[in-house]
Amino acid sequence: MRKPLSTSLITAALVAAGVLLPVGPAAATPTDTLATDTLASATLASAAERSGRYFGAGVQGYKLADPVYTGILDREFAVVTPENEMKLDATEPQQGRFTFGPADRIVDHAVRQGKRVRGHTLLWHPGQPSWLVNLQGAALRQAMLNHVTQVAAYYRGRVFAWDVVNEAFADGTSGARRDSNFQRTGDDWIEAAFRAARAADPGAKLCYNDYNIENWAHAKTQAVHRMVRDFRARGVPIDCVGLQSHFTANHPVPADFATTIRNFAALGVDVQLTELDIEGSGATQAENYRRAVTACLAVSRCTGITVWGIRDSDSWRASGTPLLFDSTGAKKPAYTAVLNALDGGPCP
Ligand code: 9MR
Repeated sequence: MRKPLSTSLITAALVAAGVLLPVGPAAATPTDTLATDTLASATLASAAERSGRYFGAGVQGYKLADPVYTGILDREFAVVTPENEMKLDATEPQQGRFTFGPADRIVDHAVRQGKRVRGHTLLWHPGQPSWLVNLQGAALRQAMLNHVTQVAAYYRGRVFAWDVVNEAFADGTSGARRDSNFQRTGDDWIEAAFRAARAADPGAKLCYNDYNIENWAHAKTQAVHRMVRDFRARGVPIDCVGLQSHFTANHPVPADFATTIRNFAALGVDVQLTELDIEGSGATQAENYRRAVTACLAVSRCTGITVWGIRDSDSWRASGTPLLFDSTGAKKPAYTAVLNALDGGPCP
């Protein structure tokens, strides 16, 4: 069952739309007789909230000075993921010297606006500062875990979920771990990172995040699924899996996307679409967004969706126009498709 919109929300929406004049709470309004569940939600966040889910966006701190950008962010999204500002090169540019200013700017903005923050990411193989690249063995392992501990502890209580480890599996058909300096410290580096994160912030949900794990048939998906199953069986603290969901014409929303989400959820973890963007335009793009959102809505433990940017011009691949707002900030057909899909979604 969908949650009906409250009369006050409907009244506010109708006032905003110029349909109703603002009136005091004692006055009777025509909304009392409306069939509430046929009304569309006003924003992505409120539409997702109706089924108990969140809708979020990847955010770049320096863009908060742009009023069009921040206006859309504040209006439409309930959760914020710093796109780059929490990465290792940003937060620990020199060993043991932590810089949280750029990330704090985003977190402070989110908190002021009543939004929640997803932390991205504690350990990722690219973008390592040179001091880290130059370490190996026990010294590297110790530095990695210290990083996880310090950053997770600093944001304790302000970040509700962390991508503890990002993109640790190889592409292709091997199903193997990706080679990296982290991996060369031993296969147990991922579980050690999750344990350190849990100890530093016991209240945060701890996620493994990756791309190209949306298609159930793919070897990489199966390999990540095996790791999560193993972690759950051995009590390694993992709460969620992030499916990045970067789609293109060559890497489309798979027909079995909901199956993948369901199979991860069956391991006892939440699933989130963490970096959703879909290249394309017009009705085709809108339909692909509808399919992606509908796959999440089909699984009760798919608890939220984050799009990786706000306007097309904000995207890491702007030429593919993969987002829900065009470069002027206008809503695209894909926006309407997502809003409608969320409004039609069942409660978890
Ligand atoms: O969108 C991010 C872009 O601004 C950065 O330049 C890039 C390198 O740090 O990272 C992009 O975000 C990536 C994310 O952190 C992990 N999954 C892939 C994303 C796109 O590259």
